[in-house]
Amino acid sequence: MKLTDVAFILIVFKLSVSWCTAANDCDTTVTEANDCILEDADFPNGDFEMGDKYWEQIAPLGYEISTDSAYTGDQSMKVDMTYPLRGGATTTIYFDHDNEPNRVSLRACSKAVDVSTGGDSSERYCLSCHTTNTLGVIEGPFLANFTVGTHDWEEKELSIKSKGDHCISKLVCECLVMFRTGTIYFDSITMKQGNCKGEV
Ligand SMILES: [Ca+2]
Repeated sequence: MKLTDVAFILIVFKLSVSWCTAANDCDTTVTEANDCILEDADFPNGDFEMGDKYWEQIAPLGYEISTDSAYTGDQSMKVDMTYPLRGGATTTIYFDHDNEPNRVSLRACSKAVDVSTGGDSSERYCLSCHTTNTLGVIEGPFLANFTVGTHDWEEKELSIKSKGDHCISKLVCECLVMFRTGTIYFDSITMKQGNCKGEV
């Protein structure tokens, strides 16, 4: 092997090491919440004041729009879990192509009446979402669990970040109850988003 060949290999190796280091630094930055500024984003009808517009039923028990109790405004989304099956509501957010985030924060408020407390890990009473990144890869589900039993309105936050340096093009949000019984209200679902790529 010629000396010039060795030099070329060393240069390529050096470039590879530099690239990996830069990528790792970028990933580390993305995981630092304080380095990422999230701004308020539109979440259509997250307060259910427009009834069920933009929302779909999660079969088989679904949901109803209720005026029994509300955290904001006059209405909320009520899930009456007569049977320990699956219920709630789902909506899908599509991000503008020129404004795709790689971090999203979702918040939701929920109130519970006699929600069963079984210990099966498949039971759910949560804000749930999964995302699709710009390569078409689905990530999640990401879950923020609410307290079971009986309680007044409580707020939970779901922090979502896309793996690597990819942005999020689509987010499916679910107010989900599964394999539990009781009465549950969801209200005031809000979203923030940010793009942390390149931040130091
Ligand atoms: Ca409301």
